[in-house]
Amino acid sequence: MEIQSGVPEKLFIKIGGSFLTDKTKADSLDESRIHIIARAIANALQKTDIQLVLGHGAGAYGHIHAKQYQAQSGIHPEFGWEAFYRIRRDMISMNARFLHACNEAGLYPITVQPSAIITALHGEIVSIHSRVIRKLVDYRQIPLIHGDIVVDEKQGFTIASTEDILTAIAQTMQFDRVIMISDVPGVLDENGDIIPVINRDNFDTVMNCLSGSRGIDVTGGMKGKVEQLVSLINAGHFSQANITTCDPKDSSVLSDLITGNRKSGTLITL
Ligand code: IP8
Repeated sequence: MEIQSGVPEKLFIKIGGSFLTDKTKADSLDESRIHIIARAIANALQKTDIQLVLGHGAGAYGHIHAKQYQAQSGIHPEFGWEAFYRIRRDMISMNARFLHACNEAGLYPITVQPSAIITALHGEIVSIHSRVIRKLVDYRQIPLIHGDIVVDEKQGFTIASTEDILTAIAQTMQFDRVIMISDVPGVLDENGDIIPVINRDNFDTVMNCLSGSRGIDVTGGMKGKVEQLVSLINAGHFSQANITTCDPKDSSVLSDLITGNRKSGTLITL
């Protein structure tokens, strides 16, 4: 297959671990939720020329062990490298089930295993071999990354969230839009109402009313995600991000959001 020319829209879509799993229960992946998202994406790809990088969070498969082993801080005095083995094993299992469910719904993403292309230093990603991701995108394939445990040059290993990996990829590849699919319908204020837009006018107010995650989450929950997205938008890596959910029975809203024909959830912009 030849690399196609033209200027399609470049999208990064993350399916949050909170949407896919119950973060308080081990091994709690809900395949039906992968089916609905995969159908929404497949549908959108049929209608519009989009180049896509897909990511999924770790949910119950990463966060429970990451917390138990304090894996963000690296080699543990008692558990040593056990965290690396266990979290990798669980992410392999989650990702294999994720791929299988995508395939059942007609979508064929290609996993690019983050721990094989990333190194960190003191808990921050310092290198990523993202060429393989860019090439797959050029070929209109769908590279799939996920939150992972990665080698750290000072502390042995650390945790890289999907947003951390997006941040690293975005240094080498420009996106137009980012869509984050969560278990909640958007960024919610203290009354549980969706905040329709976050921009520089209300950023500080919004940050004051946000907290972390409902389940176990070592990478910052909703507040951390909004902060990372805002700083990526401010740095010019993409112009807008949506945080939304997907109706488990109806993929049409998400599909229309992906094609750019509908609003949904919270829009983060400059
Ligand atoms: O679910 C966390 O990734 P995230 C990665 O994208 C692990 O925050 C292994 C806990």
